[in-house]
Amino acid sequence: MDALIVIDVQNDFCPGGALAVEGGDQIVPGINGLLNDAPIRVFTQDWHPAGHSSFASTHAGKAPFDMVEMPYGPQVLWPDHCIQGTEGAAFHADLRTDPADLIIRKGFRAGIDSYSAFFENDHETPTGLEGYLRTRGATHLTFVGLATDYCVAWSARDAKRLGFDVTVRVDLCRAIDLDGSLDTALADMKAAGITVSDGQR
Ligand code: VGL
Ligand code: ZN
Repeated sequence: MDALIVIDVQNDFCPGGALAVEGGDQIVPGINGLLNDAPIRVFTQDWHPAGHSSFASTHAGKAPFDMVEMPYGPQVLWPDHCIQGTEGAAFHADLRTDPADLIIRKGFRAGIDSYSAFFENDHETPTGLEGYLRTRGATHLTFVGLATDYCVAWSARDAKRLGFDVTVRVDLCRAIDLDGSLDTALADMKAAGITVSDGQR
């Protein structure tokens, strides 16, 4: 591994949060342990303005987990979550964030969501992470965090498409699993040539 990329381990994705992922907090000790071995450590933070277009509350007559068509394609509508500066957007209190070399924020443009750490959901607007990793000489990226089937999978697939070697440690991820989205994400990652590892051997 050259770089460990810790995706969105924030309060709103942990039990008690606005978009809680079952067991989201259980991965924190394991991620803390991996930080020691990683030469490059990047954390991401989902970081939305209030009234973000991915929030169901922004769309009259819509409920969380409904779908809408956005100019850049289909979009799931979520409960309000990870609003900039709120406690929900903060990292889980037990996550060791001091070792982070870089914290990259995404989803800060009101009109477009950004699951991936590399590109917003139009698959075109870059976050800048690719340039950071290339200039630091990273070739092999390991992904952990939340959620397996959204921000982790989209980040891993973009990384692979960009030519990085990619491992996803699924034992250190947890999923939202909307309508089979976890199985679909795992199959898509494997088909793309991503190493999906449970951390054994
Ligand atoms: C995420 C849904 C909305 C994630 C972020 O981190 O997987 N999912 N925003
Ligand atoms: Zn979000």
